[in-house]
Amino acid sequence: EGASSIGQQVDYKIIGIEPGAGLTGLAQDTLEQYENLEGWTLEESSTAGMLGSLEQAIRNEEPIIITGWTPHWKFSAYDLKILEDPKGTLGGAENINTLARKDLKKDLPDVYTVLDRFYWEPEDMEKVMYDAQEGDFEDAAVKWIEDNEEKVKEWTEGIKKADGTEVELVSTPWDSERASSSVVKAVLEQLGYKVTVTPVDPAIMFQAIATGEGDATVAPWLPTTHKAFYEKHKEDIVDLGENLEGTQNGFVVPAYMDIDSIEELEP
Ligand code: PBE
Repeated sequence: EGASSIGQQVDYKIIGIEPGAGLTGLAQDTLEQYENLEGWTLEESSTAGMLGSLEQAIRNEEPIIITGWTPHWKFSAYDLKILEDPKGTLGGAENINTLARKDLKKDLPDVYTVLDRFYWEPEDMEKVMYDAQEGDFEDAAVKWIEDNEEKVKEWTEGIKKADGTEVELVSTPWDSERASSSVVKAVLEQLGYKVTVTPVDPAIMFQAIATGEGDATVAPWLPTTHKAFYEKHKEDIVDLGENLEGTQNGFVVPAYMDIDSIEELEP
């Protein structure tokens, strides 16, 4: 067994996630850009499927390579490492931005202001994701707000109470974005708004903001993960800048695997 390459051991497969994820496109690019990955394939599935395969591999101490990202609880649940990506095809360090539909500032100036001020740290997001594992995202968001009054006050300072005005947030379905969207929803609800969060594929999320069907989103990963969607719609959306800095995508392996870089994988 010791003599076989990692490629042979994992059947030249990277375990991927949903076809519509930005990361899936980046992973396909990565397979094309690295000559040593010739003959490797990306096995698309779902985030739950990927996590199930990861858990099973770790339980049996078997090799596995997944498409992963941080912030995510898998890094606290398991001892994992992100393989170095010298070509940078998986995007390196990125941010999460807030985008709004074109007339939001005119139509709902207070909502626009709160969204524009919304900014937090990866540790905050991780806290909500962690607590949501035990209960649900709404409870975890409310708890985070109670524990972070100062920060929430900065976002809501001087904002008038609303009387049930509806706000449509669009998001993606991953835990990181469920966390941020739940917090923004709860903050706006405490201000008297009636907020819905609709989780959709990244392509649909950008389209909804560009067409004005959705008011805003706090979920886009930029500049790389959702670059294609951003470029397509940038004339029709308002970019309110980063709400979190320091996300990262990568090919991720259990720490017990004897490999550090994508370049070490053999064709
Ligand atoms: N992700 C998590 C998403 C964005 C958030 C990296 C899996 C993606 O579109 O790939």
